[in-house]
Amino acid sequence: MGIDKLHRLTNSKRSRIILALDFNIPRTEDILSLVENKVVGLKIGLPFILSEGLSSTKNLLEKWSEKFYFIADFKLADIPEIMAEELKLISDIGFDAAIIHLFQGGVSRALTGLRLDIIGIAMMSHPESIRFEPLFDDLIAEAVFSGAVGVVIGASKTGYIRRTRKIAGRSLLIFSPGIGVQGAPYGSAISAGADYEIIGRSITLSSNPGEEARKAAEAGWSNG
Ligand code: BMP
Repeated sequence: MGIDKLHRLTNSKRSRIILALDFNIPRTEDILSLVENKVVGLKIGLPFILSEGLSSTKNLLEKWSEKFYFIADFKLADIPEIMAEELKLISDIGFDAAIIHLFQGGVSRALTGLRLDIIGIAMMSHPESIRFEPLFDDLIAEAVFSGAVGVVIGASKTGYIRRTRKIAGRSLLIFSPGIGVQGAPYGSAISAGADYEIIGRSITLSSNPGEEARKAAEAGWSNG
């Protein structure tokens, strides 16, 4: 499965940084060449695919598949039969993993026979994401029960990163966005117990993306 690829890239690049590609990205391939040695994964969001198109996204995945762990971030939430079809199509495009919601339940039924890693959303980074709070332990239980490889927990919510380690041990990887532009410093989520930091605009919109990725990777690695 793709998770071995993620571990291999993590060790060889000595980095725990996933780059988020969303929008306004000038010269994507130039940026990828600059950050290639310091970024282990690419998280591709809907704005990217809707503006770049499916076929150029597919080409990007094909060309860079050895270099990065590819995560589709469409934040899916549907009945299991539809979700299963969505995930199969995502897998066919060439993604290694997909981010989905957990609150709708039935996730394990959507994953039967699937060759794609699943990352569930347990706590978002923005301050208004308060409705996750009362559900948090249940969402972690759903992630474990369904066989997800990991969960998304915002870097601004370090208490929930620690709580996940307490209730799920190391059975889930923790992917943490909200670093840089959204306010959390590089390395801070990993210090709190996260496995990967997801960073977008601080790198993609920087005048020196390579240097920014290097700083983020070093902060994450030395805090890990
Ligand atoms: P940026 O570093 O530019 O703020 O990007 C963060 C990325 O992480 C975006 O792709 C966003 O969709 C995603 N994200 C987030 O910021 N908070 C969450 O709770 C969940 C996310 O997927």
